Amino acid sequence: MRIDILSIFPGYFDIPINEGILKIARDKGLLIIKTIDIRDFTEDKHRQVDDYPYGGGPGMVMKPDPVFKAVESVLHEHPESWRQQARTVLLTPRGKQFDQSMAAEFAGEERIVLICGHYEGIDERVHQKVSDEVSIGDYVLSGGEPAALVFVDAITRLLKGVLGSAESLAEESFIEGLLEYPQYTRPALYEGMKVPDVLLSGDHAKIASWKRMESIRQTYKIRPDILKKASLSQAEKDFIKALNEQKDKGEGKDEQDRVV
Ligand code: 6GU
Repeated sequence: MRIDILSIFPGYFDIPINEGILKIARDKGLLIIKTIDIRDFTEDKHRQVDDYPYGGGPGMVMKPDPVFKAVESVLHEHPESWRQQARTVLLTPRGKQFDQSMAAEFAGEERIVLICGHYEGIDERVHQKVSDEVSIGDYVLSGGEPAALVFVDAITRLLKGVLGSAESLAEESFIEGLLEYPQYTRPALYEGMKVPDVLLSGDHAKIASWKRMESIRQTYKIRPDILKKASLSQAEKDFIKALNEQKDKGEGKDEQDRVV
């Protein structure tokens, strides 16, 4: 996969692309990342990338021309077939919210061009020209750069060959709609806190069933909203019912916290 990141702060990415998962993927030749300075595509002596908004209003707006020229320049470096396939993604708080299934979809692409928005906004004509608009959540960042890193990390770990197969199972469970079960490593007893006996039992069937139930318990506690979408067996639904009953008895929580 090749990803071009267009930004007015290209140096922002220097360390993250040389550490951890991004470094592994690049070293294995599975990912090529290029950062492009949008300012290199200005034509005035001040290299200005922003301007006042038409009609007035607070703040500055990112000019369309340097962004378009930067996009065109990265797409022209490649054969026509690639050019047509490329997804051009504008990172903006008004985009579609990024999630695991979107990450999986983008992980299947050959070429992605990311545009990091800035200032109070970006000229509307840029919004019209891109193929996708993505937000990473309901909060406002000062620019698209941290969002671009989130996007690239989530996609890179899904590329075939980046992680071992055992590790890649982890996010499948998220797609299934459950959070991870609690994990432990040595020592078995740490500051008075014990690892659950079942994990030391060597009984693989029991362990598998414990993991599944604990995943459900975690999800019930922390993200009941995603639990609603999970596909669950009757035994698992009964388990949730029991959790609901415990909660009703124990804490007397509101009806709206109930999941099933
Ligand atoms: Cl992609 N950009 C900005 N500026 N803020 C955001 C965002 C993106 N996603 C959430 N907040």
